[in-house]
Amino acid sequence: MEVALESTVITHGLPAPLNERVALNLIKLAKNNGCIAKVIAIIAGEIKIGLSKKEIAQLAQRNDVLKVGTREIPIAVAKKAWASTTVSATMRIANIRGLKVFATGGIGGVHGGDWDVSQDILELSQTRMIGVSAGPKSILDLKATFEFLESFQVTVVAFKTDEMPAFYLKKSGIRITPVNSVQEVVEIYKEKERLNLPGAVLVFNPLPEKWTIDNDEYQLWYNEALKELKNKRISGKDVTPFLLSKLAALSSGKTLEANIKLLENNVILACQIAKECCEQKLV
Ligand code: PSU
Ligand code: MN
Repeated sequence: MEVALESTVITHGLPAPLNERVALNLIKLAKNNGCIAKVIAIIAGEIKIGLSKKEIAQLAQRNDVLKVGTREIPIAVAKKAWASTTVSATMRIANIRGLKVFATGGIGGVHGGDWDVSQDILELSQTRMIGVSAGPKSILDLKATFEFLESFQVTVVAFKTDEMPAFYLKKSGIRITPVNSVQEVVEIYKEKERLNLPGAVLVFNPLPEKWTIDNDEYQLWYNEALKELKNKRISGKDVTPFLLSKLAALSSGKTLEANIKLLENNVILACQIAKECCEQKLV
């Protein structure tokens, strides 16, 4: 059983040298949960599904690694660049190889302020996989992201909760359809396939409460981070990495710790789902 892991979280979501340790640890965690984790990235122009330890170390340490979504895959390949793949690019590549399940931290979505909508949503609406994330990243406009997932017909459910998880936040206040088991997740996926609906089944997996960040505390850090984002006129692909690292600094590492915990939590659930896919003869 295999699960796909995206690599932008390694290069742009977590600071070095911690990023390398986290990546290797996630692979080990998948192994302990009966699965092979395949990290996807572009190594000097070559699309790779499953990186060696050495490649992970290089990817984590280099500072010339591009962040690519689906539309930039051909550019990175043609330029023989080093690139990490976001959720969208990871899904597109994993799907070509027949991988059924992927895990990430939080999906991209709709940012507040200037028009900025992640390619993740469009990919989720097109590519047939089961994805596990801790919800949309809390730096997004959560309501708009949830509505966009609906507009783009993404089949989204939450694991054992009826409140949409929001990355490391304790509360989102948004109601969502719960699922109660991995069996149910796979049955939903199979039904989607029977109906020939394209796209993913996206499972939002809540971070256990003891690791979540209090909303009020978060709001202060977030406002501060947003102010700096505007002052520095940061836009496009740099928004998410900037905000995540700023929040980690402002929270003295609390958000970073929560981010790592939710990644682990998602990899474990992705492995359980991958094994259930096998039980139900999906792979
Ligand atoms: N989850 C994390 N940290 C991250 C990401 C996910 O915990 O950095 C990455 C994923 O690769 C996701 C990307 O696809 O952030 C979204 O970036 P953008 O908002 O620019 O589309
Ligand atoms: Mn964006």
